[in-house]
Amino acid sequence: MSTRRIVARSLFAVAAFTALSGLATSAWATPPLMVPWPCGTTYSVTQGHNTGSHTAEGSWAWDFGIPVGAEVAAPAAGQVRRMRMDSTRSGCDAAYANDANYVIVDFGDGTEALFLHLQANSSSLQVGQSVQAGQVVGRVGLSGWVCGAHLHFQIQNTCASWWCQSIAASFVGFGNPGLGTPLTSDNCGAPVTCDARLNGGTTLIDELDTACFSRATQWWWDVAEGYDGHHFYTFATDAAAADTVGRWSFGVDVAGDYRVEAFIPNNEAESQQARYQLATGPQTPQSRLVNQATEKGWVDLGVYSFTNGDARFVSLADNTGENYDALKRKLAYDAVRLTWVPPVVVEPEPQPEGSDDVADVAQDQSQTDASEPSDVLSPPDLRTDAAEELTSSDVSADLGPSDTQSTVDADSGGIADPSRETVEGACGCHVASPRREDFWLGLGMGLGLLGLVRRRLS
Ligand SMILES: [Ca+2]
Repeated sequence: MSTRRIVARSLFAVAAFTALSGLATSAWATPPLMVPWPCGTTYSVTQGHNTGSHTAEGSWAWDFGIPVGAEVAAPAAGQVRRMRMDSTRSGCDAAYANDANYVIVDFGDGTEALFLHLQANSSSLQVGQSVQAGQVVGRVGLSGWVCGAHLHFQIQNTCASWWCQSIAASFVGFGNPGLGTPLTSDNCGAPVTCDARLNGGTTLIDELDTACFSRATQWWWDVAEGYDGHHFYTFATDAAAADTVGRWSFGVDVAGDYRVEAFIPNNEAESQQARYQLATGPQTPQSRLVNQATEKGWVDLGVYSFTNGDARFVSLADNTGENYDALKRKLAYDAVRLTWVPPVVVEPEPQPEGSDDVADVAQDQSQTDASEPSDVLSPPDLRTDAAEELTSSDVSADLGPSDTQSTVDADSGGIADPSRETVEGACGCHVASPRREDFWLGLGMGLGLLGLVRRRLS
């Protein structure tokens, strides 16, 4: 083999390796790309690569025929690197090339997707915000160099500008579509689920949390101020029904009381009757009015009892009752914080020393009273019998001291008889409570003796 042939073969090998590397780089340069509009919608290619205006940096671009106002969606997960939403200039001339509104979704691997010719203020995204595949990034409009409504879409190498070198790319299931090819989007996206839960601690939901903070309608404006350096606002109205609504959503894993606070930024927060709605359970939400013009920072909305479950939320609607034309008051949306409020534990009163014994005695007494043998004599019966005995002169004359003891015993049953108290008090001693058996024994013996005496006398 000649030296020339070896060199030639080596050069071929290097070229082949380079080509393969280029293919490999191309194949892995971007994440798998879905069709860049919402699931189930069909649009067609109206301009392909390297034709018409698609030259130089834009040579690998597609134009898709999409009407003004229709949504477009991220083809893969990424982060907004750059965007413009303020242009209202457009025309069918290259002179308008720098007047297009756009959003760039950076995939983080040196490549990114460029959405061009969007409608002014049609995106709710922010630079730096993470987006998921299928997430709406804006609406098609007529901005920049356009001769009719369409989306200019290209995958490009990330650079310092918004207009970078486009690269070859393909869509999952569709490859690299040519002119006239219809594409029905299956970019349904993974369901974005909110993972904010109340768990017995503190839960904070900022308005840039796209999974947990949702916004209805397009009337939102950004302010680089507030909690974490950002908040939204819309304008308050006195309409009967709400139009623009922001909602902070969460679930509850640990039911109980939580303090709810809303952060009110210093600027662009003017509504004097912002009505926060609080869904603490499946029942009708409670509400709390806040004067955003005067209440600033973390504003306490109160303590609410939340039940376990999903779909709990704090929401704020634009129909505050403040007339838009006359007042034009701005209604701000920023972070919401919920903090667990532990239940109050009632400590038992400290007991004096020995009180346990007192309590025990009282309890024993109570039990004793309750278990007073009813088959012997109930206290009223005893009192009655004893009283009858005491008024029986023929018995009392014979009983002597034992009778006295019996009457005292009867007194312990609750009868009021001052004479016997006097007897007890006079002796200055404690009269032991005699047993009832002794009473009956004494009575029996007395009657027996009486009978014996009578028999002898007779
Ligand atoms: Ca914020």
